[in-house]
Amino acid sequence: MTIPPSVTDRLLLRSEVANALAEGRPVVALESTLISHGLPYPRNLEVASDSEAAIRESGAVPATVAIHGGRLLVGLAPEALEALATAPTGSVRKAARPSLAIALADGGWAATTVSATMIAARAAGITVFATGGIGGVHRGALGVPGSSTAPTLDISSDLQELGRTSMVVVCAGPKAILDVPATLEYLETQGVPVISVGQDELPGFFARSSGIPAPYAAPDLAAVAEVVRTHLGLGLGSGVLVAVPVPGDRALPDAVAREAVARAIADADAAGIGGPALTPWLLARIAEITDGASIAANTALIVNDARQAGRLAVLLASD
Ligand code: PSU
Ligand code: MN
Repeated sequence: MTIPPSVTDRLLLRSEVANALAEGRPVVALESTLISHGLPYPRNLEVASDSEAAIRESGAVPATVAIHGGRLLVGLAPEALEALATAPTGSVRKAARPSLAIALADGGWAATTVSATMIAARAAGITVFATGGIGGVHRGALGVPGSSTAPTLDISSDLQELGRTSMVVVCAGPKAILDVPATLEYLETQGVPVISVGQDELPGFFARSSGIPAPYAAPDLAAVAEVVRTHLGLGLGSGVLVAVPVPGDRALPDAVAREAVARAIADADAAGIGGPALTPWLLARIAEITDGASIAANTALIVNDARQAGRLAVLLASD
């Protein structure tokens, strides 16, 4: 038995993506866990196709990443996107760095999280990637203040991946279900610049503000491109995180978001939910609590991130 020496041997690039990369044209990677685990059908399929369309409108080529037949697919045909979006709940694995081999060995459909998507995109030669919100340090990961509850140490592999994979990830902030200050500290330790676009505060995922100042604020995408070009040019090995706020007309009011997140976390604790199931469970519970308003915000922010990532990829390719 020969063990493939690198991720590259497992890649299967859609021809449109391979051609764009060969010609140095802008490409934006998209992840697929938000399709299979983050949003219900049919919103998941709508958001996946709308994100691809937004990237095309920006002048770049979309490359949604997923796993099937033991391959990392980079760029999905519409039928593949639909298969992933309509697969019965529980039939699609969630593949992150630690579960990548398990998903590839299984042979079936698996969706890639931010960490696994970064691995595939980087190996394919893509430097720009759009998602909704990155995973991070879960609340309670470091223990609960004033309680004897043991720390869960639930820290997303997305954070270490950002520290070791040289590319730019565009999101709407760390997901609001997380311990956001601890997530920022972790990213700092990992050597990841975090840039908020157009506002001083770090975007709050469902809400425009997080109540936390961003480590660095850039006025516009041209300024972001300059920092990204410089950071990647230094060859430090880490990525860059860019955060753009959710569009105002679909954002959840700060107080509504805060209250829904607190209730969902209490419910998850009571139900004993943990591990990779926690993030999808919380997102679904918040959708119930907000009567679908969180889904409207989540879909709007994902498509907006894709559009901004497309524009950034065009700026980065234009010199
Ligand atoms: N953005 C969304 N919805 C999601 C995700 C991102 O708007 O569901 C996914 C991403 O794939 C991210 C994952 O990597 O959630 C984080 O999962 P965990 O906390 O288990 O690492
Ligand atoms: Mn986790």
